[in-house]
Amino acid sequence: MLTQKQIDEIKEHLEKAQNPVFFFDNDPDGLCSFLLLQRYIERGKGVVIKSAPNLTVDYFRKVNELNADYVFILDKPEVSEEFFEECHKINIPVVWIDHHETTTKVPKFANYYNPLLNDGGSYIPTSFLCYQVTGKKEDMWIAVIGCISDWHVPDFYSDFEKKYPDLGIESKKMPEIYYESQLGKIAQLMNAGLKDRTTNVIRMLKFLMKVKTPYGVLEESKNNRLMHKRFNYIDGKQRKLIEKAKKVVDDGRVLFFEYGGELSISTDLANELKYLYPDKIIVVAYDTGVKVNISLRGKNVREKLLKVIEGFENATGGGHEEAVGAKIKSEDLGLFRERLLALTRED
Ligand SMILES: [Mn+2]
Repeated sequence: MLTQKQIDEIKEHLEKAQNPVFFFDNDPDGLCSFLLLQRYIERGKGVVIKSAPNLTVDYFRKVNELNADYVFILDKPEVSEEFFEECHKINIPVVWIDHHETTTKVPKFANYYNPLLNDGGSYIPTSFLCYQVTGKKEDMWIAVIGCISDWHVPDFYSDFEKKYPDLGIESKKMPEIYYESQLGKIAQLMNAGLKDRTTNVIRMLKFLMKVKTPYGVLEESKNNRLMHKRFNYIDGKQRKLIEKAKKVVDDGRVLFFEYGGELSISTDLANELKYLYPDKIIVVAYDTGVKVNISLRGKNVREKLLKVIEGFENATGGGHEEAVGAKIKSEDLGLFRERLLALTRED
């Protein structure tokens, strides 16, 4: 949670910002964080950050292109030093709101808000924090979608259920909400929409900045047709890959699933497999032949991942304790698998 003082400070920044640019992480929590703030002040532009793990300096050109007077960074764990340097050069205020652990050294001029600094053990999605700031009741549904997309059921979920009883489900639990309710379907629609071409993503943002209710997203219309189309396409692929993954399940503790093709959906596959096989450690590897994108789910997987990739050339990885992503070279995948299996046999 943010403190009242932090909330007031962020509000003040938002009020001062006449034409802010909101850089946000490429997932529904990032997207919903942007929507909450943009819809609150009814100003500013959104830019999806596709670079990982950090916001790279390339994105700085957007500040000039959009003629921005304020920079907001939402739900992004790391920001490059060069990006900060460029901001500092033109004296533009930076407000960074996030909930991940970071290795970035935050410069003095930047305003950094992270609930981990208030309470180290907390897990509070960025959209929760943004809703705390705006408190705009009409947009509560957006905050709920952001939170459940990050696997967190917020304390205002019951209020949501009262307002939209047909969209939630009784169990009030994740991941059931995500996979079995209409609310979850909206989160999946947003998630799919973000994986589209830039021009289509921009159209989606424009639509979501204006849409009044969750039903407006759920029901297909001329304004959201592309979003639905993209969802149907990705969901079709995902159903097929899940069926393939089910075939490699054995009695072991680790479910190791490799796939290729033109679409990388490791995060979504890993989440769904974790839902289907909650007791297993899930490893989903998307191999391009050059590099591999890996998603891991399970108890202490961050710790395990960091041990496994130690010494791998050009390997990156990180995230939450029980949900992490990594990038390694294709040639290291065999060793990755070996080391991970050895490590899980130990505990
Ligand atoms: Mn998040």
